[in-house]
Amino acid sequence: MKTKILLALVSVAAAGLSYGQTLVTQTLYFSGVPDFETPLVFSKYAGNASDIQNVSIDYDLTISGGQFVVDNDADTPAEVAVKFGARLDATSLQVTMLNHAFSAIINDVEATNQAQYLLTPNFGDGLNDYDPTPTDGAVLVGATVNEAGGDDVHPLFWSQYAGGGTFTVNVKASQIGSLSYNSGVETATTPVVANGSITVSYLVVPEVSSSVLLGISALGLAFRRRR
Ligand SMILES: [Ca+2]
Ligand SMILES: [Ca+2]
Ligand SMILES: [Ca+2]
Repeated sequence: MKTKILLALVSVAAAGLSYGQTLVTQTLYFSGVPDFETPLVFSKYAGNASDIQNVSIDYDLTISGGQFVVDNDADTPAEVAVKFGARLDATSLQVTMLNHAFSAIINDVEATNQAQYLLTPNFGDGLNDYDPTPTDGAVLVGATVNEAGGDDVHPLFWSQYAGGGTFTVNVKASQIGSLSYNSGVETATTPVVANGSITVSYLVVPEVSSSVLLGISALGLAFRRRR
């Protein structure tokens, strides 16, 4: 019996949870070539809102592929900064996804490729050919870039995540492509692919445990009164 209790405590400690706490985690995935929108349907916590000790939301956005061509067709040199990739936003009409500072947890998350080029005046090509050949042109080939993060939901909104049923998170992925300076510079973009996930986690003390604890403290009171 003593061994069993010790083992239980050890496993709880290993998971980083206090005794009686359970972490309920759901991860849903999205993928595509932006711009796209995907609804992700999560389950609410099936128990009571009073069981909840924390709600956290994490995101992961990975871009891959794509390219951005710059081609200076002007008679003067051009120094350009190229940025391209994808932006992630996620909102829900059923639950509030705001952190302790009342900021949106998933808002304008950007995974981008960036580079700067000093392009010489036009050389060896004309208009509308988007020629990446140096030294008046360049191409930024998209690398695999990951942006991940997350935050805790403000306790004011935890009850929205309880009571069973589902809620929908609308994922919106947008293509980003920008150039700092484009006077006389032609650009051509091949879009990135965006993959990612959203994870919703509930840290809870299920009602059974809390009622057992209440029972124990009630017994303790009764015992004290008798003395
Ligand atoms: Ca050119
Ligand atoms: Ca050229
Ligand atoms: Ca050209």
